[in-house]
Amino acid sequence: MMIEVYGSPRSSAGRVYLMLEELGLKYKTMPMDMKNKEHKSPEFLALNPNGKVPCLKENDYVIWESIAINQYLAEKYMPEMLGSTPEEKGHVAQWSVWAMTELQPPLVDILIQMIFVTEDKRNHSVIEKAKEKIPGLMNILNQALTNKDYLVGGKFSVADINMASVVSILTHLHMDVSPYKNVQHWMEKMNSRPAFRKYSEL
Ligand SMILES: N[C@@H](CCC(=O)N[C@@H](CS)C(=O)NCC(=O)O)C(=O)O
Repeated sequence: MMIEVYGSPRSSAGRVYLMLEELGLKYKTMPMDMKNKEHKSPEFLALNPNGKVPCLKENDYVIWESIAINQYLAEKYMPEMLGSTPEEKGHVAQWSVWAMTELQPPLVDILIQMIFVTEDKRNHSVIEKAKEKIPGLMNILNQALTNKDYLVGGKFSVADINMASVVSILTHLHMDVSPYKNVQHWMEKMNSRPAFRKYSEL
């Protein structure tokens, strides 16, 4: 068995590496030379026609979309990470989708402006608009984590991995998480997991 993950750990592929570390699986990192558009090469487009990372290849099986990849890995190697009941499974999916489609976009907007755009070309109105959206979203997450160690069902699940991979963008941007005490406490708990520590060293 050979699992290959295309994309660097500091990209949307990050949550897949976190997942693989949690599962304790062996895998091969397949870094892409994005500057030279390796992700748009015919060889890579044959694997992922979107020309985006992450993309996971396990022997002859290919899957892309980070949330779907983590769902596949959990289903195959640790199904309890998807929740135990239909209700829990529903909420694991809910928070995973929310993390990627609601919380991630404004954070990525800021990340792009602050890290990839030079100061003279920086679009401050994009940053301001994105920043306005964040407190409302973080309050929703903070509320959901009241008196909870994990997002769903009192136990660690794929939702925690997918959410932590997005919340970590905030800390990466040096944004203050301390107004969201429950999120802060939960994130500290996540970061102390051996798999998260291993991931941070990748
Ligand atoms: N929804 C996708 C997003 C993937 C994505 O946007 N990846 C970025 C890197 S973080 C990428 O490959 N961008 C290259 C491009 O768009 O050309 C997922 O979560 O897997």
